[in-house]
Amino acid sequence: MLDFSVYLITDAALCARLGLVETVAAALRGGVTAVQLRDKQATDAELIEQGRALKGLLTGTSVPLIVNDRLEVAAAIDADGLHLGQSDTSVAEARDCLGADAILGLSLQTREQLEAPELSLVDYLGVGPVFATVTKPDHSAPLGFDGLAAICAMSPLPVVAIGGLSAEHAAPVWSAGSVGMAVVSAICAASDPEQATREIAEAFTIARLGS
Ligand code: TZP
Ligand code: MG
Repeated sequence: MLDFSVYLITDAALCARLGLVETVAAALRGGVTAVQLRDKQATDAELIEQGRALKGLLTGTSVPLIVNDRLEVAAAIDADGLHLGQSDTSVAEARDCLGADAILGLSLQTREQLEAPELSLVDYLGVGPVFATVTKPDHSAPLGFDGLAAICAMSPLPVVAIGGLSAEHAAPVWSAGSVGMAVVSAICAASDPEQATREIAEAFTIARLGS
């Protein structure tokens, strides 16, 4: 059973203090449930090296390693999955290449995008940004929790909320109908990424139990 409740998306610059692998190791100790390797600037070769290091850390745990955007990198490191944006490689090509067992995620910003036929090939949706965030400067208009809830209500797939989120948002994210929250800076830029992860995990568990 996939668990996206605490979904860490890495950012090399924000992870620079501890380093990528140590930041993810800290998140693992804190209870992260899924990890996405995301680096728009890195070459495929650099990403493969980083991905192999993260795979070494996550293999044998229940935490999947998902690669952002780069199908070749996901295939080269035998990642657990790939996360695609609306203008990335087609979902059909990714499914063909990575096989039926791969976890495929798709970013989505509007209800209209829920009508795309390729959604049948996807396992989960990343929906946002909920709030404006400096981590992704080119993001679309923030959805807020109402916009998120409107998409969740119509989605045939599990929705992971993203964008400007931290532990304090666990309850409204869950109430909106999301299965989890994807965060970059709330963990990568935290002074204590392990504790920051734990706080998100605990807040999400409380939100789930309280409903
Ligand atoms: N997609 C939509 S917002 C975002 C991505 C990758 C960045 C989220 O970063 P943060 O620091 O959790 O706001
Ligand atoms: Mg992308």
